[in-house]
Amino acid sequence: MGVIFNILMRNHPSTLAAATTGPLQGRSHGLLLALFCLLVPFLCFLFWKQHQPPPVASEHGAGIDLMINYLLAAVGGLLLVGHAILAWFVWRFSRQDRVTFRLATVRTEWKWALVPVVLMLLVAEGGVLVFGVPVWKKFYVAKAPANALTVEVTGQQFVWHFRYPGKDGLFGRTHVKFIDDDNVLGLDPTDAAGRDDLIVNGQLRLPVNRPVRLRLRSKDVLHGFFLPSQRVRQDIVPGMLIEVWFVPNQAGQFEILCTELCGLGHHMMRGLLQVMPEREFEQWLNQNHS
Ligand SMILES: [Cu+2]
Repeated sequence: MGVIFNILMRNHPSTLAAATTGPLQGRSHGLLLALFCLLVPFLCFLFWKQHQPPPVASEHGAGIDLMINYLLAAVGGLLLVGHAILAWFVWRFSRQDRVTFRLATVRTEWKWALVPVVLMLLVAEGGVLVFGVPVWKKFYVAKAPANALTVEVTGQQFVWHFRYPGKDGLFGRTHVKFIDDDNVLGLDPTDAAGRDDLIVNGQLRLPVNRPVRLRLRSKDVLHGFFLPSQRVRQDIVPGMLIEVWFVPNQAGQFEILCTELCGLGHHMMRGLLQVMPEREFEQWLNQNHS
């Protein structure tokens, strides 16, 4: 590879131009280019500062933030070190008025290829094992506790429907043939279990500090259910019933978003998550159950 590079660069216009450029001009160009190299990580840092997620409001959320921050610090550090080395090389060798090239030995090339690979593996996989796996286990592998509240979430272009089971704790059967303007989820009118189901559009009310199991389904296309404050995000696939669970640990009002480009009105597919004290939640539920 070094040989090919050497042959290519020998007749490259930039090489010929560099050979005829004065040392002073070369030095100022080199300094400018080196400063530009340092500007890149600085702009990345500014972008990161301006795009912080909302404060965490769920139990497992801190673990997700730790993983993301570790990855950002690791790749940000590598970006900074890489660009600093590049800037130093550009500045240091811009003082030469001739382009020189030295072929590396095969052994050196192997060394410089393997060391970064091993280092990157340690940084990336080590971080995933130490920070990522415990959160993954807690959020995806572990089952929701028995006292979890179950709510069904249905994505539809471009609204969210939330269904709570009635006092019997059972969701009524649904079928596509029953869907109409008054029966948006297609509840089977012959199923007694569905008579006390409560359906709310656009607003998800949850009790604070109690585990919540969400059953996610779609009525039409792919949607992405996203609760930024809870650090919960799950794609919804038509024909599949997907479950996620988490524990909201802060009362308040938060945003619900769709993160899948699901059609022209995708940007309008938003909702409101209200996390409230348990007693207030039970009161609301009792008042609204039919
Ligand atoms: Cu959507």
